[in-house]
Amino acid sequence: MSDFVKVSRDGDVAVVTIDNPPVNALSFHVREPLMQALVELRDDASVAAIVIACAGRTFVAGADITEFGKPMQQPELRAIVATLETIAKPTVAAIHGTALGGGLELALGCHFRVADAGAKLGLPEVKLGLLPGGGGTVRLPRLVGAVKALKMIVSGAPIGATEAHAAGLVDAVFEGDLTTHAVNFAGEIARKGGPFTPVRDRNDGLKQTDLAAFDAGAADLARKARGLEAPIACAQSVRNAVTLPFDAALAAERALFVKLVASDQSRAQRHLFFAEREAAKLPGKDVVKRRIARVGVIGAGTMGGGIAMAFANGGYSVILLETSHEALQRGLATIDRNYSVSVTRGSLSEDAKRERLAQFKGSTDYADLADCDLIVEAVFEDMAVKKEVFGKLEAVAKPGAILATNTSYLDINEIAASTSRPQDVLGLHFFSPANVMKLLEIVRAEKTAPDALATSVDLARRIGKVAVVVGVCHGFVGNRMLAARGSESEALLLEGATPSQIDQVFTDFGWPMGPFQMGDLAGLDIGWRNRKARGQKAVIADTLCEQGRFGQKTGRGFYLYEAGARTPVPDPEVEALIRDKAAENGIAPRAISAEEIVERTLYPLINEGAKILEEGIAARASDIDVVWVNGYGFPIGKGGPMFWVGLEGPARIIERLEYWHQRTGKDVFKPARLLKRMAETGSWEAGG
Ligand code: T1G
Repeated sequence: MSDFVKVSRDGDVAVVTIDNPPVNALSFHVREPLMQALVELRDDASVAAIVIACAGRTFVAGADITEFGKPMQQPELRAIVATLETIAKPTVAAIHGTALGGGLELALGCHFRVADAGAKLGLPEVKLGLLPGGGGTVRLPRLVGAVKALKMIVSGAPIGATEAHAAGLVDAVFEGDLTTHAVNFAGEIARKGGPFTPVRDRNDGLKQTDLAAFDAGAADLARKARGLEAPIACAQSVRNAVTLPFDAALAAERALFVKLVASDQSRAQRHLFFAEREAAKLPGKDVVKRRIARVGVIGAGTMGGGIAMAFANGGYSVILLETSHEALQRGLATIDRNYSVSVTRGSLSEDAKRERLAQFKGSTDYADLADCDLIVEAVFEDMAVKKEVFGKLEAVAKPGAILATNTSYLDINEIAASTSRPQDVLGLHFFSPANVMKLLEIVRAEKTAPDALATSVDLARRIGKVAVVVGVCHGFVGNRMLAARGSESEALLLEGATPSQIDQVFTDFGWPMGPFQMGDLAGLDIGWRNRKARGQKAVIADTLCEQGRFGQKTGRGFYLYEAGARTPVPDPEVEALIRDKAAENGIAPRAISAEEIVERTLYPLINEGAKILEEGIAARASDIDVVWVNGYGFPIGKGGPMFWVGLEGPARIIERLEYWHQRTGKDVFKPARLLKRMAETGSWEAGG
């Protein structure tokens, strides 16, 4: 056979084993020998049943994503599945690890599926801007019903073996040696005799479909799609499975797949898939990571509490330190409340909550941190306070402990230099709420040791974060670019735009919310304090803060918020204030187009990204995309700011930046060298 597909016999049961590390993707070099093996075994009378299994840590995790966008080599997956369905003898997929995308579709081509108790099964194509293209939208509903299939396919979230068994997706769940169980299962079925019904001919799951309920569910999902094409296509294709004959539904699925695979949105989301994995790769050779078992968090406020929860959720025991007993109790009570909310929502069981809380130990004594392998400081954002904390840490932290700061802006080299062990110091910049937001900016200071960095990147994955390593500068990657994006917001308001007009441009672009709504959510006082610390001014935002308008937390900011509500209501008072400030500054209001708003907010954002690349603060343009998509809600369908340059057109961006630079003289508009080179070469990478 081939190195990637091996056939063995166990009596009259043939076992086809796919072996294509690391995740048994269905690359061409797997598909070809697989097809050959299935045809031979189909026609081999000595074979009573066929088991398809995989070597390594997982069943097939999908089609080979690297092959998309290139001419597809035959045989394709759907041809292999169609061949599988011509096999009269029983075929059994033995699923361990993950059966995802094309992997689950291959298994759906079999008469039966058996799974290891720890297995996960799903069709995550929507996360790549696609829909299942190997018959998944047509076969899955036939087993689990249209409504469950819709939920699985539009969310892309995998389900566990037990749930899959209950739903009729797998026929048996085993512990222990799965292949042996599968061979026995197949042998028994063969001995019982057929006929064996391929999934394509099984309509049991479809019979009771309530189309009205289905359409209501699909409409709700469509509302949440925020301009993404794939979720809509997924829902349409599952509906076809209910309303159309099998082959017609399959052909319709194909047509949707071909359209999506060529779309900018899917290209963007595939870019992000690989970008997240690249971001976790550190240059240079692998280093031995430090052992992390016990974590200390200093500060039990909003950030400290969230960070502590992130580590407890990752299975680490956490010491939460505060300056006073009252502050500590307040912090622990907030953590308890947050877990209760998850229990109420059903995303956490009472038992799990108890287990998580048992991992916390509160303290007001620095000495209790002496045994910690990692200590994260999350105290007030002030350099003197940070240095004082690191001074105390020095006295208690054990050799080899990593000392991390959660600062969002401050100079970590300066904090490190205030200690005698700068090699152990780095930034772990979490995003609020830290127990929810996926992004973790890991800030490498000048003297940070490679093993401290590698340990932190590994740790991020263990607590379910997407890590990006960045260098030290004011605001690192995310906040520095955020400042550039916001640099013109006030000017746009003074010149005639309104907060809701600007926010609408952002939500139309695909953001969950615009800058003014985001400011009100985060609290306008944070930016105010930061500007005051830096001697900077923002005419309108400062005035709002002086009036106690800090946003949602005070019920009014750039918008008004009914008591306890989060819906922003435009406030005539704010618009009048803006008009007054404009008049005071001799600015006559004018009509401002959505295009101009994009040019004066997103183009400076990109330009700053290019400068960050030039300075080596970020190692790759794709790292910047990972930061913005996972930390700032940049629309995934646009791939991140640096990828979006390719969609928007670098030449146009430069031409408009130069226009605004000319008009305003502001540096944020002066096109960066690397952006110009990107326009010439079409790539951010050195050498184009
Ligand atoms: N194709 C190509 N490479 C893949 C791959 C895939 N499907 N999945 C993973 N890799 C690479 C990945 O880039 C990394 O490479 C290495 O494998 C380890 O991955 C027709 C249209 C399975 C849960 O969306 O979700 O089927 O960085 O670091 O954390 O309908 O990988 O080492 O060079 O992520 O243990 C649908 C994608 C495809 C699942 C394992 N399938 N994979 O996670 O390892 S579309 C998916 C994952 C499709 C059909 C359609 C995860 C994983 P490198 P890793 P992990």
